[in-house]
Amino acid sequence: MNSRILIIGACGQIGSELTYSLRNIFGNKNVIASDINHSNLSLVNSGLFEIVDAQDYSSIKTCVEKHNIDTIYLMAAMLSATGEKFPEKAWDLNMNSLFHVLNLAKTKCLKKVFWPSSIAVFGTTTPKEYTPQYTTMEPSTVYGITKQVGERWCEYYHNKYGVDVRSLRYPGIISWKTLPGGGTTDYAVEIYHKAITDKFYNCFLKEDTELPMMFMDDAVKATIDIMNAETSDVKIRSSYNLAAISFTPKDIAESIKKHIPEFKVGYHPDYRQDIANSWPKSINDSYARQDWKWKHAWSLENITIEMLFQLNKKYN
Ligand code: AKB
Repeated sequence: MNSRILIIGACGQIGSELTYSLRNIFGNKNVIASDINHSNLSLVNSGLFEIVDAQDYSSIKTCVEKHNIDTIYLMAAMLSATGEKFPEKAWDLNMNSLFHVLNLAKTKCLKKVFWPSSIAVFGTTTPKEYTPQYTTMEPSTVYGITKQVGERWCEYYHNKYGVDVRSLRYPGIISWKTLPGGGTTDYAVEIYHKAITDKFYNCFLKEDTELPMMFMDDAVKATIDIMNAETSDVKIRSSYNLAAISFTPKDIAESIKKHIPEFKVGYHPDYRQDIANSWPKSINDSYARQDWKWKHAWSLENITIEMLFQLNKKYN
């Protein structure tokens, strides 16, 4: 039998592209997109859509019952930079939504749950290079705290109640269809837009700030791969380290300049620099590569070519 899927937070950067991919695989009628508002009209108009408030248990339950949902992808979250401006709201949204979905899954009405974690679970005391799966984790952002605590709860619900919850620690995600919002890695998307529209980008991180990054196609593939993996192959039930490439703002600017020689970047670090400084530079994701055969495909050069091609079509 086909899965009946609900994506909560489907209008966001990852949620929207995940929705399109899941619809291609499982068929439009089996994939229900939902969000708190209609903020992404192309997504809202492209298939079944429901208003669901991720902080309201009955709103989620009603939608699950109405559409016979057996799988939830919980993509609603407040990210690192916005979370520092609204710490309590970040805590409430990120934790309440997770508890609601885990509690619903505990009643056995769901077969599987996907919940994204992040490299933000790591902190300044974590080894920065090739950060291992199991290591010191002292996140310094509210977002990172919610993700680390969330991971503990995912593992707890799996061990205690048999909830089949699967999770990935996403790095920064680069995409052209939907803009990210409120993250520290957002610069790596904005820079491509500004390269096309202004030939100038004012970067909020220093030029040598190296962070783990990934193209959206790889992120969506990893998400669908872990959800399709055999239950016995998903051995980590907190969240898997996941990696593709690592680069600095200077690296990405240079890769753009190969295609737009007049492109210039100014560097004016703000409060997001401290957040970036607390995160790893690169990630060891060997458990994901071993357990469910994860493999990334996109290099920085290929990402730049694709981003500039797609955004040129959009703006010109
Ligand atoms: C953020 O920058 O907050 C996110 C993340 C790395 O989880 N993109």
